[in-house]
Amino acid sequence: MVRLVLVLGDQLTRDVAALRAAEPSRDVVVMAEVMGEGTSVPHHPQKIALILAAMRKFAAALEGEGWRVAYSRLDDPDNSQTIQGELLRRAAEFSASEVLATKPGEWRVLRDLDDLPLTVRVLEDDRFLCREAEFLAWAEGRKELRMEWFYRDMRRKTGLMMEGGKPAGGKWNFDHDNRKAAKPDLLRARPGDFAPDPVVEEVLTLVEARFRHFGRLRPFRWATDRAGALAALAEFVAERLPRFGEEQDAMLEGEPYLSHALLSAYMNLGLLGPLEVCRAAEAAWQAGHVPIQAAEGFIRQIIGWREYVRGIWALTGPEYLDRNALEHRRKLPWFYWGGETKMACVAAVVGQTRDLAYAHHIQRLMVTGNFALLAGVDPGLVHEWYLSVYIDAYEWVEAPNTIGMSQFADGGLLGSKPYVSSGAYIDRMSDHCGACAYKVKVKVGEGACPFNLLYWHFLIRHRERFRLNPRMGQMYRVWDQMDENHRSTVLAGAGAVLDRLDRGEVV
Ligand code: FAD
Ligand code: DLZ
Ligand code: SF4
Repeated sequence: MVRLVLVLGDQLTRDVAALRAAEPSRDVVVMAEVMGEGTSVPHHPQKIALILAAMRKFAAALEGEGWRVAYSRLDDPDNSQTIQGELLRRAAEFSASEVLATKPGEWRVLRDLDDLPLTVRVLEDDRFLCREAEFLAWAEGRKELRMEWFYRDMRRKTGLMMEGGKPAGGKWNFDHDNRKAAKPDLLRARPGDFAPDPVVEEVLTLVEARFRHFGRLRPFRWATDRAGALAALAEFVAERLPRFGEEQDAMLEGEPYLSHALLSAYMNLGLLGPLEVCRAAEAAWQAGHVPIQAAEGFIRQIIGWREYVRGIWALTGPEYLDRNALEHRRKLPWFYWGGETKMACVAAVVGQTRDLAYAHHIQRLMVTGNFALLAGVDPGLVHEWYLSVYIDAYEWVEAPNTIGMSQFADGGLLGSKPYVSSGAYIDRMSDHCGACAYKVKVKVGEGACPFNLLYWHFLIRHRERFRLNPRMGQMYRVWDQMDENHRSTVLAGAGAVLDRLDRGEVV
């Protein structure tokens, strides 16, 4: 009996569980380009193009290996435009009643598979270093799920940068030497572009015709197959990894990449595996090409943060998406979707996101994420934005980062304190403030930076929740020592900014 083997657009590796469990002589691989996925949120056009081009190339590679692939193109007239519809169509075509699938990275897609009138075997997605059950066992009975402890276990488990059972260099974490402020001599990196080949060109034309979402499609610079992703990895390790740590949190106008990897999209699609990426960094450090703090800091992002957020996603389940611990209800300001803003830092990050479908972690966390949290935006809307606009965004990784880390909507499951800051942090880490219409040194009144005003508004409106937080008590003491008149002017100024947002006026 023929079985259908579902391979989703972000499961593009020969090692994915459903393909490993399948038999090429008997089973049919089902891959489907569908509007249902392309419009589940308004995905950035470059993200859609990357997925479709990579799917087409992966399907061709499977066929080359002798697999039978039933591939639905987006413009195929018989395409039902949903994953379920295509599975049902292929089930009828091949007289199949059983589907082998790998667990999707979005709860919505899993629910859709469960609802099918076919026998669907969903296998765990084991492209991660930490299995779901392993994370659940790690989390069981812990009062706090802190990433740092999880990370150490992952170092021990993988042996990455370990020497005789101890962390290389005698420390688990070298961040003390990392995360320098913005300086004029930061690396102005221009990672190599992957010029569109005919497969990519065809997809770009298709995406141009079918999708009218926020974001520029061209120029399209991404690799769309494993060979390209490996080249991108090699280039990063040779050119940018050496300065990764020290430049990790810096932001420069017109310099989107600095020393960042630009590898998340490839890992999340399946074109690169997390362990091979970390081994490449480790080898560069062993060969003396990369300082220890850069290699450790980079590896921590992958075997630490990446694996940890995936564990949180699996542990918490679909209800996590509705969390709103701080009861924030504001609409997402229009400037997130390209409308005008006078805030130079926000304009830079949103503009770069529109053009490249990419922003690095601190831009996501401390500019757009910080502003949404300070302004009290509904975390569900913030989640939808992040899931839409970034080239690497899939729910399993995006939701814990947005709902948990960035918006504190899980009430502190993922982080012990909210990531909020006034303009001073952005000023230290970037060069945006100099050319801004607002003045970062002005705390109240004419020209005051909105981050300065909203920072206090946030702390005061959530005082009951955070006043006893040991990492935040100091800020409340600062506030209490301020002059009474000054405090009311700050809160009135913040209220005026929020009113402008609510009226849809330019902020
Ligand atoms: P680098 O800065 O060079 O880091 C190296 C690698 O570490 C990345 O490729 C990534 O795989 C991993 N990594 C680093 N930080 C994290 C993290 N917090 N969580 C998971 N992996 C991490 N990352 C995604 O892959 N998809 C998302 O949808 C996503 N959404 C985010 C939303 C918010 C609000 C925030 C604050 C962060 C989000 N991140 C997400 C994490 C991080 O911003 C990106 O992984 C990173 O910017 C990708 O660019 P890079 O490859 O150049 O990363
Ligand atoms: C994100 C996405 C898009 C835009 N398009 C497709 C598609 O046409 N076909 C497909 O199989 N997958 C697509 N995806 C990825 C799925 O939405 C993804 O598998 C889920 O979001 C789970 O991570
Ligand atoms: Fe951003 Fe404020 Fe600096 Fe302007 S002054 S760039 S709004 S932090």
